Amino acid sequence: MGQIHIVTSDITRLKVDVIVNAANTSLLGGGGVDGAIHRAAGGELLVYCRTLGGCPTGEARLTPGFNLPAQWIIHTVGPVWQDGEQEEPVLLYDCYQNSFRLAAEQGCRTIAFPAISTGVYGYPKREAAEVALHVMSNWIDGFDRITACCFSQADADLYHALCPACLFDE
Ligand code: AR6
Repeated sequence: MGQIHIVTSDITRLKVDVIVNAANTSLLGGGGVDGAIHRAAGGELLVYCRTLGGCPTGEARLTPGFNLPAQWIIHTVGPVWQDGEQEEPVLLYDCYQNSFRLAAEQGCRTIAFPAISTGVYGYPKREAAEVALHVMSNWIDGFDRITACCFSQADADLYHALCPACLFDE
């Protein structure tokens, strides 16, 4: 049985089997973590993504990691937050669930997630972290290490407050 680790880092630096990208439906790059992943992985990633034909919200697609330390990237598309009544929680749940499923099919044992939808897409951070931690705890048995990769200390503190049993990597 693995464990959930909360880290504060740029996700592109993590040496794990797979990192998850908070992409958009085109899968052709953007800002935020998506932009950082495309820059760090290199231009071959965009060439590969062009062959995928996009990805609907809540689903996930696998690509190689190219120049990243991670072997694979799973690109998932989070919901744009509107008012919470437009199936945002179900769609965010699906992002985590489908990403884990794809990673498990690929034989991955270590996986790192950013806080999907909580940047440009405006999902409230606490509610998003609750969904993330709920799905992560369901998959603990299937992985050696699940990393919640936060981009700020405040985000990491929020995750830790919601999951005191999670390991907090300083
Ligand atoms: N490493 C880890 N986390 C990061 C990094 C990074 N390098 N950079 C940002 N974050 P966002 P979204 C955090 O906006 O809300 C893109 O343009 C950030 O602080 O990247 O799902 C896509 O193409 C926040 O907590 O993704 C889409 O159009 C989290 O990652 C759209 O943004 C998610 O923020 C997706 O929006």
